[in-house]
Amino acid sequence: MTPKGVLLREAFRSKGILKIVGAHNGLGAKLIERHGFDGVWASGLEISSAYGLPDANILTMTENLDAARAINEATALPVICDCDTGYGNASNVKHMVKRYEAAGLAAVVIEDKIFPKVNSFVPGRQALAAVEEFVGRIRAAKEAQQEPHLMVFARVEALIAGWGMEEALQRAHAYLDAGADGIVIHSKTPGPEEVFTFAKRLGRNAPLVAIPTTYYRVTAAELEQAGFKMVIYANQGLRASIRAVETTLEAIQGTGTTEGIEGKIATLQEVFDLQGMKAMKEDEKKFSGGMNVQAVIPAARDHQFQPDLQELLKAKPLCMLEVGGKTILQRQLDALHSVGITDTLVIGGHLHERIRGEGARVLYNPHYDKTHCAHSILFAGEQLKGKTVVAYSDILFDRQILARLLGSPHAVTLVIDRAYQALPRREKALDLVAVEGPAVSSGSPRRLDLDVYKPIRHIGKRSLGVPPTHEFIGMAFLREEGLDALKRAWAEARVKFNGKPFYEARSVEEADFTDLIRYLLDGGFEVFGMEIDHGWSEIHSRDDVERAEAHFRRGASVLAEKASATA
Ligand code: SPV
Ligand code: MG
Repeated sequence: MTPKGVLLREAFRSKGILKIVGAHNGLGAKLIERHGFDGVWASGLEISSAYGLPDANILTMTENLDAARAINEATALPVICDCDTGYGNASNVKHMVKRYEAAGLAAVVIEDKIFPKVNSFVPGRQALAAVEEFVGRIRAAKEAQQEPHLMVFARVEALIAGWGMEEALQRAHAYLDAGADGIVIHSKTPGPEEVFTFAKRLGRNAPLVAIPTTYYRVTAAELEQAGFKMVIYANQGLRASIRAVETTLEAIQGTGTTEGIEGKIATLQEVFDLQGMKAMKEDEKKFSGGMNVQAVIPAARDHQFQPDLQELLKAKPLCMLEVGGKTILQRQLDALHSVGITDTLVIGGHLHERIRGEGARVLYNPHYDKTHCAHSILFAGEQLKGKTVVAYSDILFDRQILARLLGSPHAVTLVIDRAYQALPRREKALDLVAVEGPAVSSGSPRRLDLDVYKPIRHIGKRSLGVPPTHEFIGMAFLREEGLDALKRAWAEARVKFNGKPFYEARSVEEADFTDLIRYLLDGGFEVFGMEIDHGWSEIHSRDDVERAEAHFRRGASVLAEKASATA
């Protein structure tokens, strides 16, 4: 990486006047970079203000350096550091330069006042150091740096202290002769004439820098014309943020709500963007060591097979149906998030534009009306990789089921419920499963068979050829090898069964997930069932919706009871 001092030196050589802006933290630096400035000024005034302290050498060198380092690490721009007087005499300056250089900062600026200094705009003491003593500080600085890159600027405060133009010029010459890489000339007049005169009369080749805080009408172009190579907008960002925060606070105090200001303040998304959250997420995926799990939720069907829900589903897909004040999809996402699965992909078809859920990506399957669940899941193609949870979009489930499922060591694990036998007969055919071993009914006595995964022998909606033992709930967990096998099976089946029925489906395109699992089983691939007993519901009828509503109402009243009992 090119050292920042080299970048700054190159910028001085190759560009017109450099425009830099004051900051006190990484966030400020990022905003400055985003707006195309050439560098960041690690401002003493800003850093002191950020601590709520006077700009008067109250903060130590280390505290200023820490702030400068945070600024530097947040931006690719060179950072020019306000180092006040250098924190003492030549010995302090030597130590300071070593530390700032080691932190990778591009430049330091030291001013010819006596420690402790006070901000140049504060009336009263603005005591100047003797020229010879300050020359010593500059020589010490240049001697202390290990590499040639770091730029050391001398800041002339003679105009601020009221010592006049001749004094200012004489000092600037002395400091350049002592090895300073450039001069910052500070002035507190309302117009730029004073600094223009200084620039004209100095007549040296070194970079000249202005800080137009009081003579703010001057333009960068005019300063450039006058011979300046850098302009520092030292504190406008700080002053803007004070005003913005105050306006917001007043509004909150005055109205008792944040509603009125919501549209005027940065969104959380903007905050995350500035933080670099996106890159961090990508890193998490890249370095997860296979711990990452994604979820795919097929939600493309128009569910015409649910006549008594049709009215409710005219304007939205089933996954957007609200139960207990939340959509089914959001309930699924909440459960997924609660076990750490945040990479969620919903395959939409019918009314896909209505699908919304926290953090969920929606992928549109345009063939949704001619294809079924298997197609929708595999439609995600390359986007499906690594460990994957498949969850049908029409089920509600206890997150404990999901948490347990992720513990399965098998390549393909389906969640299977043994309680299905107690269900009333329904019009829709259930996805049934027969596992190896004797069937155990839901009402059986105690059995210690937690985390036992049972090999699935048969799966389908109609005749299994053997008595079914469980119902597949519409949730599966595929490890990498399971997902690969499923993808291979799908590619193979589409060729082999082209134009022909595929198990219980009229065609391979209309295959259900269960048909594809059957193909895997027939190919000798081992698929396991993780047994549960209740803890989930599909939402296929008004009765299902009402039952779910009652469940969430009950849950809420239990919580309320608990809260009042502990209150
Ligand atoms: C600073 O930003 O701390 C400066 C510039 O030194 S000024 O406050 O304008 O003096
Ligand atoms: Mg300062």
